Amino acid sequence: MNQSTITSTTITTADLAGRYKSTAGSQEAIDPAIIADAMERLNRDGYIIIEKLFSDEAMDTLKADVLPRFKHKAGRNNFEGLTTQRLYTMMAETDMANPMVEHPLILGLLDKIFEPNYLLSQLQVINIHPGEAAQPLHYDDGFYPWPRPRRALGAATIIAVDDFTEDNGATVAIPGSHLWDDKYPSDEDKAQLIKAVMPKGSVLFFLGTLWHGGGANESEASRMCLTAQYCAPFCRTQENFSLSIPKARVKGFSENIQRLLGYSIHPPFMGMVKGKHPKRVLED
Ligand SMILES: O=C(O)CCC(=O)C(=O)O
Repeated sequence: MNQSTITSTTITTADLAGRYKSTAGSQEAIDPAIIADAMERLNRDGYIIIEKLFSDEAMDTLKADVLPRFKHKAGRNNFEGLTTQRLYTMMAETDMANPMVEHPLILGLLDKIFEPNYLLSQLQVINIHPGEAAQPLHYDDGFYPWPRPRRALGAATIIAVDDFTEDNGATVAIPGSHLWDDKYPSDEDKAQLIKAVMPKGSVLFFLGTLWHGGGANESEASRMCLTAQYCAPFCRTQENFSLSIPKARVKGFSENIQRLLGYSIHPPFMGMVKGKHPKRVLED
């Protein structure tokens, strides 16, 4: 066996795996000039729009695949949206979104933002129906309660499955708000909101520290997006207990142990399983 020598300076970066070496960064390479230009704009504004990264056909196929999969007509609160449908954890049912989650340009940008082996933190299809009010503004990595300004611990894509127009609920964002301290948006800040108006197949890519939200849908048609959130690789437990300890055993454990193993929620929804409390998987 090829044994590596670990030192105090390499313990947090060495690839200690014997059999499965990290595959991070092994996707198709993107022109460094394209990445550099995108990163400059991302660091300045907190977001970029990549027009028409995916074909109309890919978006139409995705839409046809996911429409029958929605289980609820509406969300459970005004954050999910009272006339908005959400499909969580779609990879459990269909791999239709996989090419969008691992597109080389998206991974190329994430490679610049995070340490290698960053994670997919959430994957959803969001279908905002006519009449939906604007979603409360928020920043996606706000559940990591670390004082701001700080580096982004998350980053996200919002991929327009339908055209995002002025009035159909295009995502809104406050440019530059990724650099803010712990303040909340004032009325003056809200006057700076931009709408991510973009043709279908385009991607709004933004840092987890950017204030944003779903827009109000004042049109006659629904607005669908696919959104993937990624997080820094260290935003996780050391052991992957939910994979290693059989559910049948967990069921017999105390409340304390279940909670410690991750069968718990950190508000608002960290640790969820398909949008629900993780203890529900112990009900089967
Ligand atoms: O649907 C959108 O445009 C944004 C949704 C969003 O930011 C969220 O649900 O966290």
